[in-house]
Amino acid sequence: MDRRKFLQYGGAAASAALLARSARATAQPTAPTASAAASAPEKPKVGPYPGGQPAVITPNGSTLPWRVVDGVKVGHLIAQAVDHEFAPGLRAECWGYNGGTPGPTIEAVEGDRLRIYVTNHLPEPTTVHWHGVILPNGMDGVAGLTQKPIPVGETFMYELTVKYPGTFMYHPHFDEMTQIALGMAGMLIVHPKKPRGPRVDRDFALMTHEWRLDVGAKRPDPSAMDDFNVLTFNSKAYPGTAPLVVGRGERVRIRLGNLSPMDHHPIHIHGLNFNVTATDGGYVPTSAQRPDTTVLVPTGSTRVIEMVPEELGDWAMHCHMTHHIMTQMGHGLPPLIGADTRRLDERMRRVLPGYMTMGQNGMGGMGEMAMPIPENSLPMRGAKGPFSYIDMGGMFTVLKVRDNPDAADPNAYFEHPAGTVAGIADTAKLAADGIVVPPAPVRSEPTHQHDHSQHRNHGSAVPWKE
Ligand SMILES: [Cu+2]
Repeated sequence: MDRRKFLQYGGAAASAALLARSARATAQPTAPTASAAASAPEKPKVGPYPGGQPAVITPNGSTLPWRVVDGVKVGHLIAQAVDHEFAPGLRAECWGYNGGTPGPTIEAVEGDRLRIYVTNHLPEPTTVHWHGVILPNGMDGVAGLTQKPIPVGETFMYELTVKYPGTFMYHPHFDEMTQIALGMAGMLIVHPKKPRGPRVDRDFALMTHEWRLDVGAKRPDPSAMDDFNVLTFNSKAYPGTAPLVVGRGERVRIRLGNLSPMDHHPIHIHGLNFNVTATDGGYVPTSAQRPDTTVLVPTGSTRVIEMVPEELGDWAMHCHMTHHIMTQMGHGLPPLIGADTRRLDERMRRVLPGYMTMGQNGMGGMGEMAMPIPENSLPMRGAKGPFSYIDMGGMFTVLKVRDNPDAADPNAYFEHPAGTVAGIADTAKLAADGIVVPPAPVRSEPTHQHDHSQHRNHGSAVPWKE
């Protein structure tokens, strides 16, 4: 377990929010003393925000610390290049705030006066736009239109009152294409003075994003327009994404934001249904909420969903665009399903001993193979799971529903009660139920045997570096 996960989910969760804050932004004192009570294990949980609302958890991220000066919440964002790890084995130089991408989650209460200093340590000017916030025009952060861009090395001051509660975002409005593509984005959450609807037990913030990061490249390519190959929650690709650990019967809120350059993300959660309770425009009236299991989060918007999980387990949460649960190597391959590549393989072996084309029977399990892969790259997808390899990567995480979430090990998998896992059908039972299994189709080619030692390549013409 890495330090941040431990801080966020470990037994010492009581002070997690406080410590996670200081972990990233040591330059500033941490503020809301009440956040120590945010995740006290005993029920009823009472959070630091009005009505006992809990503090927002930003998996794999942090929260902006405040210093309160004469009743004004003062914060400091530093726009800068960051050495970012998407998942173990894949890093790049991205741009972000206060050492990370996404930037720290900004958390305030309806009616708060905020003063946010923005220091520009990027190699070009920038601004910060407070997406969705209703504020004086000159604080809106649009370079050229409402302010001068913040020059390199300068610090600008934004001051605004957050008049309305909601789930908002922040991002640059100067060279938007480049700066947002490189990771400059964050959430701005304003808690209501009087909570609407039932109080939630847990509150998470997840920003979806998409990147083009070519194998071997040092930085993502901000000019990419359609072929993104690293898809992320809070700038992490699975298995780099921290799981969301929640309690059975708890009310859980997840605030989804999307500042992807080009795509909308239909986010799907297994094993439960939820209501969309708010957008970046405000609350959805109860009468207009509808149950769903997938919510489309268009780029440039937020969607807040609330749910009460009733089944224990490890539930997949992912973008339902199947290319968004793949990573670098899942893209741009020739279609090979059903192809007879025996002659090709023979010829290839003359120059590349051991060569064997892969993918003729589908691509399942390929991420798992112990093939040599290029330095600083991710296998096409996934990670080792408790039953077999999990064929999903990218914008994928796990919602872990537990009876005692505060004491649960976030890295442990669910222990299924006996007889509740799908498995091979019993012959006697098949017969008793009158199921007749037709003979398997005759294949023109031997079934892919997953002989790892033979694989030098998997269908692409690019030989792997060894
Ligand atoms: Cu997606």
